[in-house]
Parts: sequence; structure tokens; C-alpha cells
Amino acid sequence: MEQTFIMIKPDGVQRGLVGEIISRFEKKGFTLKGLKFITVDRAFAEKHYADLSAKPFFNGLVEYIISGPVVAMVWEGKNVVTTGRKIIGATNPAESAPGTIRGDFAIDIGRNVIHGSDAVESGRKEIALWFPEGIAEWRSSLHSWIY
Ligand code: RTP
Repeated sequence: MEQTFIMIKPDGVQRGLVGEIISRFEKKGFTLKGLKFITVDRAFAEKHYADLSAKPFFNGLVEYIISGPVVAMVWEGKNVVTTGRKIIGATNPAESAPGTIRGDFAIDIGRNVIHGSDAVESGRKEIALWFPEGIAEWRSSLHSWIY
């Protein structure tokens, strides 16, 4: 089953949006597979955003991500990468549709509340980076009623 890495950024945590965001993914029908409340250091944030290291906003982005605790999560379900990005909305909140997380809760591209993997492969890499210990597994098939 497809998985994605979702992170509620420090502004989302500070503004009390954790429950709302988790609720949106749950209500859609996705399954929470991993969750941790964590403050990362500069080296870790630089690794997570390594693909953006040449961008002019890179240093500001790293400062933002290390400014406070984030909620790092693994969500699972059919097309969760693409659908998760739709639930999140466009990167720039000025362009995110109402009804999306960024469309409803953000104004500024530099404070856009949440991150979601942009492809299955980047999701796999991000999950390995953020959850090197692995994620908890169900011990039986008794959860199959979720779908
Ligand atoms: P994310 O990785 O956080 O889910 O965001 P994304 O794929 O939608 O956007 P990406 O282009 O990968 O950018 C990563 C994050 O960098 C910040 N950003 N700031 N012009 C700017 O100041 C600017 N552009 C991007 C945003 O926080 C964006 O989510």
C-alpha cells in the first residue's frame, strides 16, 4: 500500500492546527502509520530539504523548520501521495484553493503549515530519514474494516 511522509511545520504546531490536520487525513480514509513530535537540528533539516539547497530561500526555510517542534507522520492508502498533496493545497497559500489545508489556514509561502512528499519515491526516502527505526505494524488483520 502506498505511503507518504507528512510533516506539520512549526507554525502549524504553534497555531494549534495539529488535531485539525490529522482529522482531515483520517476523515478522508487514510491510515496513520507513524507519528512523532520532534525538534530537528540544522543538519537534519538541510538533509530533508537537500534538493532545495541552491534556492535563495533555503536558509530561511531551514531556520523555519528548526524553529520549533514539528509533527512527523507516515500516512498510508490508495494514491495517498497525490491525494495528500491535494488535501494540502498549492505550495503558495495565495494560490491554494479554499478547502485545502493551506487554502484554509495559511497566507505566506514561508509559513505554509505543512509538508507532503511530492512522489512515491521521495516519500520512501523521507520516511527512511524521519523514521529510521521503522514504523509500528498491526499484529493481525483485525483492522481490515478500515477500508
Ligand atoms: P513542501 O516540500 O514543504 O511540501 O512544499 P512543496 O513541495 O509544496 O514546495 P517546495 O518547492 O518543495 O518548497 C519547499 C518549501 O519551501 C518553502 N518555500 N519558500 N519563495 C519562497 O520563499 C519559498 N518557496 C518555497 C515553502 O515552505 C515550501 O513548502
